Amino acid sequence: MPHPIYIINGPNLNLLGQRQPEIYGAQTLSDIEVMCVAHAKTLGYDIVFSQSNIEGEIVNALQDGGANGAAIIINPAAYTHTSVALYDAIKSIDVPVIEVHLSQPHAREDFRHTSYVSAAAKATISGMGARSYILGLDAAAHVLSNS
Ligand code: CA2
Repeated sequence: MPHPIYIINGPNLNLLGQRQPEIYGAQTLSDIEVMCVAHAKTLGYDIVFSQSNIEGEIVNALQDGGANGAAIIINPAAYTHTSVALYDAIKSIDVPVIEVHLSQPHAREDFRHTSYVSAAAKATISGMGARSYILGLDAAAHVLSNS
C-alpha cells in the first residue's frame, strides 16, 4: 500500500451541516470523511483525515503529511486568506498539496479573493461543495501517477 493521502481541514469546518447549508451544503465533515475514505479506496489510497481550529496544529498536520503522506488535500478555511504560516509550511514540503474549498471564494466577499495557500499549492478546486474533496483526491492521484 502506498503512503496515505492526508486531508486537512481548517477552522469552523467542524460545524458543517449545522449552519449556513446554503453556502456550505448539508453534509457534515464526518459525511465528507466517509465519502473520501470510499473514493480514496477506489484510487488505491488510505486517508488520514483531520480538522483543527488552531493554526499551529494545521502547520503540524502539514509537516506530518509532508513527512509521511503521498499527497495532501487541504481546506484551510479562513486561514486561506490570512496565513503566511500555512504558505511557508506548504512551501517547505515536497509532496503535492491540493487546495479545496466547498464554496467559490472568488464569487464571495473581497477579503476571500486572496489565498496565501494558492500561492504555494499545486492546484485549487473550489465551488463544487463536498465534491471538491473528491475532485481533489482525483487531482492528487493524477499528479501522483505522473510523478
Ligand atoms: O468554501 C470553503 O470551503 C471555505 O474554505 C470555507 C471557510 C471560508 O472562510 C473560506 O473562505 C471558504 C469557512 C468555513 C466555515 O465553515 C462553517 C460551516 C458551517 C457553519 C459555519 C462555518
